[in-house]
Amino acid sequence: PTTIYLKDYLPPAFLIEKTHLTFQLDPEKTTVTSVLQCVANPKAAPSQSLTLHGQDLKLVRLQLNNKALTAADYCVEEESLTIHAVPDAFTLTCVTEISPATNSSLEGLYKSRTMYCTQCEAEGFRKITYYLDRPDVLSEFTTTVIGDKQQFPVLLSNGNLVASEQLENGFHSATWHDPFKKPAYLFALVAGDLQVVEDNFITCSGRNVVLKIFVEPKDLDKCEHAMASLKNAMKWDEEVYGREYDLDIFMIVAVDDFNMGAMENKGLNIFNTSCVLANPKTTTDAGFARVEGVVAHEYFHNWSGNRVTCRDWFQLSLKEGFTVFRDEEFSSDMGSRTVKRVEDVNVMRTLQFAEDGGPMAHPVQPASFMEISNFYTLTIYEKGAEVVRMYHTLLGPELFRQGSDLYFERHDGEAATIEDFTAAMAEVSGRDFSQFKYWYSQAGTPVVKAEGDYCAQAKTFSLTFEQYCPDTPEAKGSDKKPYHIPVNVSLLGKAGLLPLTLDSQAQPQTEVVLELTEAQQTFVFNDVQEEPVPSLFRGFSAPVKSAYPYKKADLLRITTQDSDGFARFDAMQQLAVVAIFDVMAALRKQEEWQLEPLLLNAVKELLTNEALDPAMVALMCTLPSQAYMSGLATPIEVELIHQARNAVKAAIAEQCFDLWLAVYNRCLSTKAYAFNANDVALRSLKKVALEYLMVKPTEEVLALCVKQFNNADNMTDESAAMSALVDCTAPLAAKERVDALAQFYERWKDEALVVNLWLSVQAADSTPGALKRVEALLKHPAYDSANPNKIRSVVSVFCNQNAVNFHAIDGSGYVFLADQILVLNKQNPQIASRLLGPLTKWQKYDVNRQGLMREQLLRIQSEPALSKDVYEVVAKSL
Ligand code: B3K
Ligand code: ZN
Repeated sequence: PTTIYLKDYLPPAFLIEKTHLTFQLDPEKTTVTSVLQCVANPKAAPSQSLTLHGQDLKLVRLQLNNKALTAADYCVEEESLTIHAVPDAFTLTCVTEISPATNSSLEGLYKSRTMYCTQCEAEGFRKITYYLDRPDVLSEFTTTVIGDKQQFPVLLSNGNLVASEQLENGFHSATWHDPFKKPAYLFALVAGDLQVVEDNFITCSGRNVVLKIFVEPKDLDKCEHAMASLKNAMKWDEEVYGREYDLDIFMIVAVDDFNMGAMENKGLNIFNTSCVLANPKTTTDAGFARVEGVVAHEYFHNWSGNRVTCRDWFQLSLKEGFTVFRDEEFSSDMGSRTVKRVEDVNVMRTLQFAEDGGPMAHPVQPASFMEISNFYTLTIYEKGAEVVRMYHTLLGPELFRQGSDLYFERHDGEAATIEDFTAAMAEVSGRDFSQFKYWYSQAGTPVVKAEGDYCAQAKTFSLTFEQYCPDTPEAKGSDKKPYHIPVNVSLLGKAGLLPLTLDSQAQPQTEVVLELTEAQQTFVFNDVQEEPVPSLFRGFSAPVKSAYPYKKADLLRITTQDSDGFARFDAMQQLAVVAIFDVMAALRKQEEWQLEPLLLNAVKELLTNEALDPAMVALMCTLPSQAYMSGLATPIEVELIHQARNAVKAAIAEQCFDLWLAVYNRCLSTKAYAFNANDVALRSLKKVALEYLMVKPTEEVLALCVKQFNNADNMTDESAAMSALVDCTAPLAAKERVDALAQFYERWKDEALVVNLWLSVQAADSTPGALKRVEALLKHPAYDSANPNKIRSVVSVFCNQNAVNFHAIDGSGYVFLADQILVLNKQNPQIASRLLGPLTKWQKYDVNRQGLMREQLLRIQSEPALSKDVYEVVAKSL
């Protein structure tokens, strides 16, 4: 496989002004006729020949204007078609055959159960027909779909329906026209026997937009939440970004077999069922939140992605980072802002930081890639969103909005670059972002160390920061430039936030954004009346690892006094980390240990203070995850972290048993299920309470748990009780544990998404023997080895969320994963490549495990027919 470089970008030699596609659907032999109106690109060097992308296509016929082409006129290669001589303007007609039924990559046109659907981003359109499959070629599409009317009563594509016809032999056709020029990656087609839920939205300028969600008949009762989320998102984008929807119809289709969450195809979004279907009975609160977020995300792409698209795939974060930032803010406005922020930061710190610290680390704007599918990463998405958030922090909401308006206005209908986005933000604010741009070009997580110095005589408090960025594959840390880092700071006194006076400003305030630009820099606060505890990076104002020499009592002060919810959570988490590290140290020396009393007191305070937001209590009482702890020190001591974490949990459970029971009872509600911040908060605290109570349950607690499992009117409570039972290792609950799993399956075996939950609870079960259980699950009738959701629920969950078993010291977990990857390498390279994640992090483990993990990577590498996807990740990680 070859490497593609950003620096080599050249504009396309030809443009395709209009694209007319006709699909004659057939499982093994779909005929695609494309008629392309092409012109030479005035902005590119002239070219005699035209080279189109194409993959896995059977070429049937080629015609240039009115002339049929013969073999001498063109040349077909593995991934391209070149026509040797073309004029400056011409019409190219091309007929190809493809086989959707055997397309297991779920890219291009494929079958999901009984329906046909497409996934074209990033480079899937070339599996449909020969084309200039690159995002800077924007074309006006007209699409005719022909299929059997009985089997496929619904025929969809982008834009507006302009014609439908009854044809001979039970066939019918539908023709769709999309008036907005778009790159091929936004093309979509769906055909199936689908039911529709319909609604409408009146835009800010008074236009009526028809909204349709297409699902299989069994899922009609699971569309309400997605529809409500869509309408909220449409309204929010008008109010917060001034963005109005542009077509008269917006469609969503739910499909079972889908590599990712969803896809923003113009006017016809295609969704993984897991990201659109929701019903209180079958969907947890987390599921509801995900549907709300993903529906909004795909909708927001209509502007940040579709109306303004990307020039090339190195600009991917231009649409993804920005759109994630938009969906995060939307979800914050719909629910609890603090909870959303804590969840997003947890993802950054556990998963994105791990990516930054591994062999696949790359900048938000990568400089090169082999397979673009490998770059739909936490760095492009989540870190990209953090970078956009930093503009928002530096500019403030008004200027940020002006910058966004300018960006959309200036680039509407174009394929833009990250540079264009920065230029708009710079222009409206008059600020210089030249140093800020290192956030895009340098990989790795910057480390910021801070120290404070209080001078009681002078009443000054100085904060000194030092920043550096570790080595990453593309650059040595010592060669990296300092970042421009916004640091949100407050100073806490004994009784709350202190007024701040910096040299540079007159107006006292309680929070200030310091801008760190040097490798080392000091800021001095004046008139500080008492020795403060600094609250730093409030709201996680920059995606960095920060360190400050807090005393435990300082952290405690932040957990109780800080006005920033995220900062309170963060301080509590740091306390818990210290407590777990203490236990690890004791266990290592086989010494007695006792639970850190400050942590215990903090928990007790949280559980007794009924005035607190239950969601905050739930978050603050949840111990840092195994994955989070694993990111803090190398080599990762898998078992020790697991043991220490469990020990701390058990100690809190035991010493706060009565408090947890009181909290649990306080959270019980008789109200019917609703998805809103308050109710979600109560259920989340109830879940955490149950988890602690079930560490060592009494008969009474066990009965409460079983009652919740049997009587819950919603999946959040029901699955929380099931998980609590499955996680319970107490002999007292042995029977209930087994029963719960069996009953749950019986209840829900016909609901695919609930079965996924059942599978993942078992795959995550950390008790010994997990690999055997996982192998049995793969043979269970509920498993489907071709369905990505099933693969994720079992294989991914086992390898990423069951550390003690996956990292079993005999290497069996690694062999298992490699076996899976080798099968999927042929079947679905994108999924295979994603599964590699945990093996690539081998350098973080002890020498023994390193050897075992590498051995499996080498075994995968020696497979002769490795896909580009898998090849790139394996090669880069060895
Ligand atoms: N843009 C799609 C991602 C498609 C990935 C293809 N490998 C989903 C999204 O980010 O909205
Ligand atoms: Zn996206």
